[in-house]
Amino acid sequence: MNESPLQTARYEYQPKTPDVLRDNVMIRVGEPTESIADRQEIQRAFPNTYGSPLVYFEKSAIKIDYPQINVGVILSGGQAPGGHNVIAGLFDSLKKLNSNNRLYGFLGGPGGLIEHQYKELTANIIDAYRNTGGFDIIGSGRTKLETEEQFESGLRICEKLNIKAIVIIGGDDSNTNACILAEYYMQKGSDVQIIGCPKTIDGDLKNEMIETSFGFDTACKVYSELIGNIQRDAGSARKYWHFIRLMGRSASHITLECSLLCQPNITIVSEEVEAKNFTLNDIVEDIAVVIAKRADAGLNFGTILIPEGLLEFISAIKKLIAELNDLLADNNEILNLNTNDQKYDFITKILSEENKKTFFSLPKAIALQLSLDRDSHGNVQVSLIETEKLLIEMVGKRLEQMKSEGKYKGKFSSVNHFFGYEGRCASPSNFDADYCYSLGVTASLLVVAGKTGYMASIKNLTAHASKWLAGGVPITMMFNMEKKSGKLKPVIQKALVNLDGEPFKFLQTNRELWASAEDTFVYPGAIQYFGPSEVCDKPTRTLLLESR
Ligand code: FBP
Repeated sequence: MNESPLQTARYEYQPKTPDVLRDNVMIRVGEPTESIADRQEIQRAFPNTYGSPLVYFEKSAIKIDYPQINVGVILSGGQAPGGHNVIAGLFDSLKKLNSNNRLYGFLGGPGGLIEHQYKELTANIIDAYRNTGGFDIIGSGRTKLETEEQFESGLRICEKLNIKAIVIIGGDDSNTNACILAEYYMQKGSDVQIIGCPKTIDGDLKNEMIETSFGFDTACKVYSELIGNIQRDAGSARKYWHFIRLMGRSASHITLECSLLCQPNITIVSEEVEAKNFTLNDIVEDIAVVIAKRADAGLNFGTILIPEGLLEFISAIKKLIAELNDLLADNNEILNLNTNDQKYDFITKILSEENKKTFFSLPKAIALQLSLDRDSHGNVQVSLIETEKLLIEMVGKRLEQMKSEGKYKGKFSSVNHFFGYEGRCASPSNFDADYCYSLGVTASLLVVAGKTGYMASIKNLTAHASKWLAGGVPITMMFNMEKKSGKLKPVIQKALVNLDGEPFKFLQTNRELWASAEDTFVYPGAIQYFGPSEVCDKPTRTLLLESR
């Protein structure tokens, strides 16, 4: 394989781990837990796994001789930097616990479990992926584990390979299904345990016990490098407005973190849009006003950050999407129609009058993007909706109107960008490399402790890695009831941006200055892997501000 010198050097990087995980470890059992909402419904749905206690790992003077076990691992959903290190941490720790332990990787996501596609992960394979980005060691996929047939098929391969536990590395949806699987196996009297690990660049799998999901740090640093470069270009050429859409599906954590790192002129936060009940026109007006003001100061350039899920947070469009979700769930034939025109016509015939108005108010391309097939978990595929282009078109029109009214004297030239896939497979930052490796080690300890329906948790993440705390959180603790594909279901509650939280408050305090001043841009530069700790190991601004 051809390798860059950096890649070769990164293989040698030794992830930093919490002191508590270094030598012999014992488990401390905490208080029983409750789900964050809808307790009765969740308890009814998860009679076996509901209410399990929190657990913590502590140093121990006693070495335990663990029996030999086999474990399976699955990478689920979108790629996130550090996934390979979760597997490396899991592998190393399993071997340390008993050198005869074996690790099987299921190929291509949860589908590999159902279809019995797997490979044994050996030291040679693991060594070739240490501290690297991507999920290519075993591949990932979005197959949803939901039917009894799938669960039974999974059980058959676990029995065949004598697998004691499966570690599912995924986001909120995948961990929701991990818990459903854990509950099913318990109900069936099977001993197969399921352990989750919190993955997603979106940063929306977090709560009291999960401070952040892995991959968020690296992805935001990659996007921020690119945004910083664009800002340098914008300030040098002084002729373009850059509309930059950033991944993050629903929550605006990525947009907010990049904003804190780069200080762009305008940052749109979906959660704020929803809280203030902004319409699309309100957003366009706000952008146009800033552009006009900067033009008055001779600054016909700037940067605007846009979260990819924005449209879902605008009340009228949210209603439209909800109806489209139900229509798509009930009318499979829409997806089989051959042309976009046929699809558009079909939808307009069955939409309610109120939502039809919104549908027609959008450019046809965007209306069709909103009508695309949902992913296997019922989510709109927001990465395919070109909101930045929609805003450019609408802002351009509004500025022309303002010009005719004498309210705008500038020149508007725009460039559109979408940063998403660029960041998902980047080489993990030291933070993500350390965090992920520690999550893998923690997952192995939860397995040998006999836990199921738990998520590995590493806390105190703004401290030096040696001071991090490790434990396990019952997944049912994170559940609430939500409507998915037209039905109320128990799911892990997504963490949206908290408008009362320190990260958003920091943006709010500085927003006006960043909008109007000539030079407040910050250029974060590339991720640094070698060098002083304050440059290389720094966690996200979001984590730092949240822990104040
Ligand atoms: P996960 O929630 O599975 O981690 O994926 C998040 C994400 O990267 C979103 O930011 C984005 O909207 C989506 O995946 C894109 O999905 P796909 O990889 O299927 O195009």
